[in-house]
Amino acid sequence: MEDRGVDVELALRELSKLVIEVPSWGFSNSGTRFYSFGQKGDATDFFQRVDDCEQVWKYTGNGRDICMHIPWDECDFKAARQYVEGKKMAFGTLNTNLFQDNDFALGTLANSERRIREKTIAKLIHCLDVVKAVGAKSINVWTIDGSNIPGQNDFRQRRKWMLESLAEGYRHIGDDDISYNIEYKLFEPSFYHNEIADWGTALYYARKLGDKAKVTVDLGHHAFGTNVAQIVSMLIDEGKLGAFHLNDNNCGDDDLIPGTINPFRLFAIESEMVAGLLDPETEEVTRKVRQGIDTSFCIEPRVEAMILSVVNLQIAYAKALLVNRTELKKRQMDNDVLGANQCLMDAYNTDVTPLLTEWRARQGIEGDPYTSYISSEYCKKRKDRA
Ligand code: PSV
Ligand code: MN
Repeated sequence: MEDRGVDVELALRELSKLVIEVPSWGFSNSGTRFYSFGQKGDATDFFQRVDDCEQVWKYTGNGRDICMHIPWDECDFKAARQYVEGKKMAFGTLNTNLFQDNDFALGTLANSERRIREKTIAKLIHCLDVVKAVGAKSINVWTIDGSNIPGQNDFRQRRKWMLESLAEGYRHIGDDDISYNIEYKLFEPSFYHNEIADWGTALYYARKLGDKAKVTVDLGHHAFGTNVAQIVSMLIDEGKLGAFHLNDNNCGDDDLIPGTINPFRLFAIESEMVAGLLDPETEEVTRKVRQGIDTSFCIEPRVEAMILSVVNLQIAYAKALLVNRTELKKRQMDNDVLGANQCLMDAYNTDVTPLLTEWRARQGIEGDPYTSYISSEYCKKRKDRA
């Protein structure tokens, strides 16, 4: 590795700085739109989800930060904070579903009824209060607003309502250092138009709202063929990349284990993150980006699948750190089309298992994370958990 002009110690140091946020909802009964297949030992409350998350951290060396989901993790927030901090873990980004009752069939923050917009804003403000109560540093706002039928909505009017409502939430941050991340999604649950359908629209709202507003990039929320790495590079340059929702997809928003379908895409995205970190002009904004996982394991064993999600991300990140940036730049400037590609592929094709084994050993973690977990007592006992 040294021979290729790559600084392995830098890679090891950067791996230690990588923060991966783990979604609480990945440990519970989650499923498809048609049915949820329960599994023995599924976490039934936030505290059990924290226990599961701790295992991911224990065996991979990442995943110390758990993402709460409101309403799914409604609980005694003071006790939740004590529990998480007692384990030396931390709160990652708080995620929201603002729509879970019948009032919201036709929209939430951009609903044509003022009463329903206000009801949603109250939910958003509650979520921000939870962020403050548990000591988290960011919130992720995703809305279901949109339409199914042409003519159903007035795009311009809905955009104004959306902006007004988002601004109400934004004001509630006050002086706190909280990142207000807007998540876009091309389709679903609306199929004709989604109010915040793409990164450009999310960036529009983030710019209108202010410095603390940023964009969340969920890998499953684009049209096929979209170059997500390019979007990431643009948002980094604009100082507006707030967070990732990392997963993988084959058909739509499949929420599969990151890197199982398209490991190269994950590498290309992480390569843009590393490029952002190595550029003094973008280093600070890139460091603040929350690398969150957003998966839903329908049939995969939950903790095991989350461990593999973290490991795949570590692999992609390690490979991205091994790109010889000086040589890549030179070949790009020389218009050496294939040479530049080979430079990137050289890193992508590197077996980073020894590097990650070394990195974990330095933290006192021995063995392959997945294998160690499945032979652990916790894994065996979890199946009998009430
Ligand atoms: C929507 O598909 C999404 O990606 C949002 O991030 C939600 O918070 C999450 O899934 C869980 O519903
Ligand atoms: Mn998401």
